[in-house]
Amino acid sequence: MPEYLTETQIAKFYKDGYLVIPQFLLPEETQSLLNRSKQLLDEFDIDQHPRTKFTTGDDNHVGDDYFLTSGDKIRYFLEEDAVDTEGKLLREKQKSVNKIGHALHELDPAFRKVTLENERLRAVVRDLEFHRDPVALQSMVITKQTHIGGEVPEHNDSTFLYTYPPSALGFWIALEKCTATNGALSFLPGSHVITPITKRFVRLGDNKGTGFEDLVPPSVQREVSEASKGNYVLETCNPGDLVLIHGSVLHKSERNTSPHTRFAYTFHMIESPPYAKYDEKNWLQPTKEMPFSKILPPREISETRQPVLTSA
Ligand SMILES: O=C(O)CCC(=O)C(=O)O
Repeated sequence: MPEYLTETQIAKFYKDGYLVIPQFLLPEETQSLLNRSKQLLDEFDIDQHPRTKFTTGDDNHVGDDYFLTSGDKIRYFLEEDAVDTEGKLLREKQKSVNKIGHALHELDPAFRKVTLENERLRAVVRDLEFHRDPVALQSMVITKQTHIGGEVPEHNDSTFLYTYPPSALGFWIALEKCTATNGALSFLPGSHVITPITKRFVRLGDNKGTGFEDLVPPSVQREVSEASKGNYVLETCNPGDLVLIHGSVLHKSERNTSPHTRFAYTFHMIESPPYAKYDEKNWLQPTKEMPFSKILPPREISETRQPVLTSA
């Protein structure tokens, strides 16, 4: 018997590749994360910042040292349109940050409480039976600033948090109202079962930053991309709603064209060895001081509910 989710919700997650769980956080929990996010923006020392912007294109994805060493820190990535060519901010610092990441869930007590110390979250993870031995990694506050909050193009998360077999699961919590004009998420339902992971985001050697490595030839990538065209569903959300995101489902968010920010808190889980391999090419690496935190004791079950872990 599931503890928190209904069987209908679990079935919907596996059918669509995502699930919106309304009001997962209590209003006071949501408010505390929003307040803390704003406090972090106030505390952010722009004078010491290397002006790293969060860029998402295939050819210019963020990959400098400030980004590559942020897996066990709390760092700030700027909106592309917040900085001029000389590195001067075009608006106040609080309104220039695209996201804060990537170890909020480990280092910050407010985010740790809802991630690693949250019995409701553990119940969701147990109910979903997606992983046998889940660990948490890569937490972020994405702020989608007013008017300039950048688009996040179509992607699936297992491209960026690659394990073999793919096992990423996203947890995305709205901290503010998410609408059609401030960049709510949209999804291609069912794409997780027809869209194999065809490339992966890697750390390139020799200080060359990051790039994409093909897992299948470009001709197959084109075929997969053609086969996975369809109608995206926009999921508007209220503060406190949790969206579970299968690592293979295609999703995106549009630029924020509105006068309202769209703060969200997101983190991910992956499977642990021996069930999945996380390798040294991934941009984010666990450290001795900060290994990926376990969410549950490893389960006694031999199968997860996942029918097939899609992989190219
Ligand atoms: O918050 C957003 O706009 C995009 C988030 C997303 O795509 C992700 O977390 O994978």
